[in-house]
Amino acid sequence: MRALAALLLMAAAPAFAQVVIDKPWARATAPGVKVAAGYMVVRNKATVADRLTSASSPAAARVETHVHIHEAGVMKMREVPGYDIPAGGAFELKPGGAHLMFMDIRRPFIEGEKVPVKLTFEKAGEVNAEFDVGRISGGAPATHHKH
Ligand SMILES: [Cu+2]
Repeated sequence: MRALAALLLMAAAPAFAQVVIDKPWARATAPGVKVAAGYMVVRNKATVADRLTSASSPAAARVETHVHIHEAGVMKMREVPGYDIPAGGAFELKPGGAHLMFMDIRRPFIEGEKVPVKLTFEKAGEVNAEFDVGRISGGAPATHHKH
């Protein structure tokens, strides 16, 4: 029985990689704008560090991982090769900081809609998340818990 239980557990989730996506949301876009930003908290429940290496979405031609940097008093965005998620810790993507950049979006992001995103982690593998489209400016939308 013990062996069977262990097998079932292994089938349900990789033993050493467990990543949870908290509060994924994206900004609504103005008509004609071809890029959108997405935010979330990535929680790593595993005892080993992980790394978000890429993201993709059917809503955009591609999804890049960006950070904001201050350069000579000007805030700029820069693409980075991914984000490190510490073991047992979290990495937060938020306005003014790290964000997913939806490039060449197929149509405007409209508040209240959802955008599916596939995140690829070095160890956890592929993790799917539904990004709530929030307001065009300001902070994160109110979270609605659904179980
Ligand atoms: Cu950006």
